[in-house]
Amino acid sequence: MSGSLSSVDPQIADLIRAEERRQTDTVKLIASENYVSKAVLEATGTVLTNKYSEGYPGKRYYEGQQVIDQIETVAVERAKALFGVNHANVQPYSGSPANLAIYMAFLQPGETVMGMGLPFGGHLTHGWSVSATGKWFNPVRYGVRQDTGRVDMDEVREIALRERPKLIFCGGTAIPRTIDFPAFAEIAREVGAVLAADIAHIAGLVAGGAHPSPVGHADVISTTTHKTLRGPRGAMLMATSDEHAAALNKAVFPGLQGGPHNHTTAAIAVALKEAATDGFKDYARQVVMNARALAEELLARGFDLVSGGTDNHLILMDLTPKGVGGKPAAQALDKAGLETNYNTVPFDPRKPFDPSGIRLGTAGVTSRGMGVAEMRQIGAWIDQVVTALAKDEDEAKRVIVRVHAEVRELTSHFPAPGL
Ligand code: DSN
Repeated sequence: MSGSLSSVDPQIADLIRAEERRQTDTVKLIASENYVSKAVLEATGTVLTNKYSEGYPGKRYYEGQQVIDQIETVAVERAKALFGVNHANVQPYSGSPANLAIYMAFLQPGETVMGMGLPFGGHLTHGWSVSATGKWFNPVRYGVRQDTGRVDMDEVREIALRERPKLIFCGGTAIPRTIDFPAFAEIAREVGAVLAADIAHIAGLVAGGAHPSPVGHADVISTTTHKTLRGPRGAMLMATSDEHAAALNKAVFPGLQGGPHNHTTAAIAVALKEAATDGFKDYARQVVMNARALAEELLARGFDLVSGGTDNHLILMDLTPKGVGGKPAAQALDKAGLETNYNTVPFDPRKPFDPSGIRLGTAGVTSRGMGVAEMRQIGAWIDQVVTALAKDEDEAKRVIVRVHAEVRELTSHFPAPGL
């Protein structure tokens, strides 16, 4: 019981080291990923994992909470201060359980939820058919306009007035444009719905002042903590006012979850402290500047970007005009050291497991200190790999080998935080 990981389980230790090397040598362009700091990583791997603490600070179902209560209280207070909310719950295990808690707090099974359809950039838990939220509730959906690739708020209002949802979600996983929280709030008020803003992707941008905040507009805010916010894998629920605090808390525990993951809570607290610094504001701004630079480079190289560009950290590309599917493109880019994910695009005629697009994000590369010049280089590499792939297999193999070597050279100059 006292040996180090490498002596107790060299197999897993080696695999972790291999993943460290892979992350070091790769250009991380997955829009939902990031690198946590050494401090966040350190907090995650602590004895806090040994402790059960069902309940909330001051009201637990296990003894021995002298320290855990303090940690959770610090995390909650930091979340409240950073986002300017009255209530925060830092216990949800991740984004999906956080969103489920919103249903539990406000809806009965069978009642109507309105969210952005998954192929348009929404999330599974916003009422998509294969998710429990689409099976156990009555989902209605909005999307984006085919000509603009953007949400049409008139259409959202029309659907809301017709369907009278009790809960409306705004936000999602593949939205390259600013979310109009005031407009969503007005519609929610008009139909008497609770407005939930899922800011999982943009929480770090909101905290850093690089995206408008839903605070004061949405009744409830859910977010993961590990995307642009650069914390550990976890989630939070927040509310502008105290009105919904009790319902949200009850929904998380005992409604859906047991003991919170205290090592994660501590790491969230550390990440929130980091996100409150001026350095993080610079980071958030740079993430957006980098995404714009990458988008410009890709547009100049003839790529078709959904909505024609980006306002945030995320780019969604339709590869149809390039004659390549999203999946083979993502696989070829991965072999070249450029890590992305294949993604459906709005009105995609192809299947979700073999869609037309890829999704890119700049949170990870910005955490490594890369800037506009590196984005231009990355755009050029993406073009070279995709163009070669469209041409022929041997050409693609040659380009992948060359680009991979160049990627390793570039990444060696930009150490990844925490690694
Ligand atoms: N899987 C996350 C993403 O990649 O956006 C959403 O849950």
